Amino acid sequence: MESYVDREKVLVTSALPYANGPIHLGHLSGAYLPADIYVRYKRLNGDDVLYICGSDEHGVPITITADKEGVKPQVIIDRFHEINKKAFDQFGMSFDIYSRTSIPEHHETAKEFFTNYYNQKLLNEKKTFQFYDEKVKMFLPDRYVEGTCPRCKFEEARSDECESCGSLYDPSELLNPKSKITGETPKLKETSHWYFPLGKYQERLEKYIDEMNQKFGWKENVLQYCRGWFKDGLKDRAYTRDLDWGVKVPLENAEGKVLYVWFEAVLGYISATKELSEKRVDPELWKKYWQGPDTKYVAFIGKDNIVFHTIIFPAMLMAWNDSGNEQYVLPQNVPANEFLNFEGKKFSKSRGWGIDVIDFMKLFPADPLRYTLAANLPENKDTDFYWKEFQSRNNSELADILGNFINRTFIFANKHFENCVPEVTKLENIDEEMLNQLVEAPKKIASLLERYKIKDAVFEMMSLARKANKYFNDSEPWITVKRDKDKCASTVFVSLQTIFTLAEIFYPVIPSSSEKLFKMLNAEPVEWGNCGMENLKPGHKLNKAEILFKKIDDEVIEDQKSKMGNGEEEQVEQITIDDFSKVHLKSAKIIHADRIKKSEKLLKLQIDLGTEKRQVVAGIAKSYSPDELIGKRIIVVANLQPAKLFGIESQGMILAVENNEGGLNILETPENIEPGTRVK
Ligand code: B3M
Ligand code: ZN
Repeated sequence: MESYVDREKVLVTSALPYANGPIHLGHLSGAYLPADIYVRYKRLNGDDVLYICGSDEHGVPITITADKEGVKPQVIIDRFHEINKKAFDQFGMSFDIYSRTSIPEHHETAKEFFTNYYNQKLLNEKKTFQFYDEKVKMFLPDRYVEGTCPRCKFEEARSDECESCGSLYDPSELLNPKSKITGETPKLKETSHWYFPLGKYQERLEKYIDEMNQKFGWKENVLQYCRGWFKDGLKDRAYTRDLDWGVKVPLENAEGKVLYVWFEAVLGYISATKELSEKRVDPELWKKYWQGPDTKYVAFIGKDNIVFHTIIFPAMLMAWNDSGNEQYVLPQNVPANEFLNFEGKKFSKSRGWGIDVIDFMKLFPADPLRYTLAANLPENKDTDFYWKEFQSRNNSELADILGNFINRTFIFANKHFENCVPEVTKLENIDEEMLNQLVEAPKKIASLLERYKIKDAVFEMMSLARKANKYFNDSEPWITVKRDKDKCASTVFVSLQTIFTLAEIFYPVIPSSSEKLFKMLNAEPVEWGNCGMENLKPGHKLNKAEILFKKIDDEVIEDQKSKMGNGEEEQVEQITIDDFSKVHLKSAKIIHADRIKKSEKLLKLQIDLGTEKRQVVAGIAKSYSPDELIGKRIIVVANLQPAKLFGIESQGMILAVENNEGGLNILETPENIEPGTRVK
């Protein structure tokens, strides 16, 4: 069978996240998971796919974080590049490369583009007035200044861009500006910058977007943003900044100036592909994609990045192409998503609201999260992540629908057909109908994925699993196994073919479960277009089945919810030294430890406090076995009112700190400290 669309050469990029903090679930839903699902599907479909991403390591977001911590930007980017790379890996992102914009190839590429425009005499050097903070004697670019948006009056607008209404404006238009470094009102001071004449490209950009939309159907949210900018009229954009972190402006007399991060970050996609070329020892590879007229380039992003990918980047590529050099492809589609919120509010690091990917991966496997996020992508409007929904998607859908069908089928094959695909002698209507679904569902899903309707595609995947359960129920193999073994064989045969199809169509969303499933089937994925055929031959031996989806207990979810805080800026009340001295902290030694029946968390400890012995109940059972605690020298709050836990009296509290794995480490004193010594 032919694949549903002609084989394509597809170049896919996901926005390069700033390496100034850990990525959270919202990032995944915006630009990463949808792209990964699309890419995994395209690869199965037999398309020639390259998937590129990496860290964005320049610009003010990085220097702000570095300033806050009092370290060099390099420290920040090295830290978060590694953290995010690992988080993406654990989440199952299938990038061909996760590069970074600090690599030399990137600096060269960015300078090459600037020089090309400069030589074409495209760039205008202009004297401008820029915010300057007298106190720290520096120009304040972009996000170092906050003020009120001149268009929508949003009060936390950046110096040249409003996150709320999406407007871009000249910094001199910002109302009530404040320096983020000192809080002072910055002065406008003269400086000079090169400008990219965006306005010159407006007509061509409008035509380009119109044409792409006609041919390939752009998302309405993306078109709306674009129309907004076109209506305002595109203006010249400063290509350079007064900053010392970034790609140096490749001109003499440009001391202290770097390229504006957005004019180089988008080129990061190209330089990352160059790095991949080197790695694969295939120098032409990057050109094959970026400069191949038959390349289909799709850029996945979140809505805050739309202007840069639909207007600025295409204009840059047009400008380069005008110089007559090798011709770059422009994005064929930019399926930008809206935002994912967390339990009804925006993700916010400072307010402790949300969860980072790296932390989530310590708690749960990737697939239930991938499925939950995919089923609820903010494709047309903002959506929310709720812990409860995560639990029910896992328990009631993955485990009870998909997992259950798989289990039941494997049990029957194992018990009654020697763990092999049965021979079939007759197929009834109900069987034929189910087999027909196996052909139809992948087609429908492919057509949705081709149009970036990923959420709908995920719904169709689970629908097939629902139908499969119904088919199994209606076929009543537990009855036919006794009365009509041939009919039972047909049911198990069809169910196993269904599992094959499910393993394949679910692969883009839950790849590691799907891989396990293929292993259970003792089979390999086939080309997408063939995954609804009868892929398992009668007599084919199956492997041992395993449980794919573990249920998540209420307790576990409640525990996460209790850690959420309230999403308000944490106000820590100051206390006096007298307040503190009310707390009697004392050193102690553990002399005995026991588990507490029916509690996974608590241990009962007997401790030596020097002058007395006490019993303390501590929530450390998940991190320590009773034996390893004996003899440890610890710190306790000695004057805490006694309380009962699980009916057991606790006469104090021991100090512990949460570690990176989410467990607890008790605080220990040196060996030579006598029990009962006051800790101050
Ligand atoms: N780093 C913005 C962001 O992380 C930016 C994207 C660059 S894509 C070339 O939202
Ligand atoms: Zn605004």
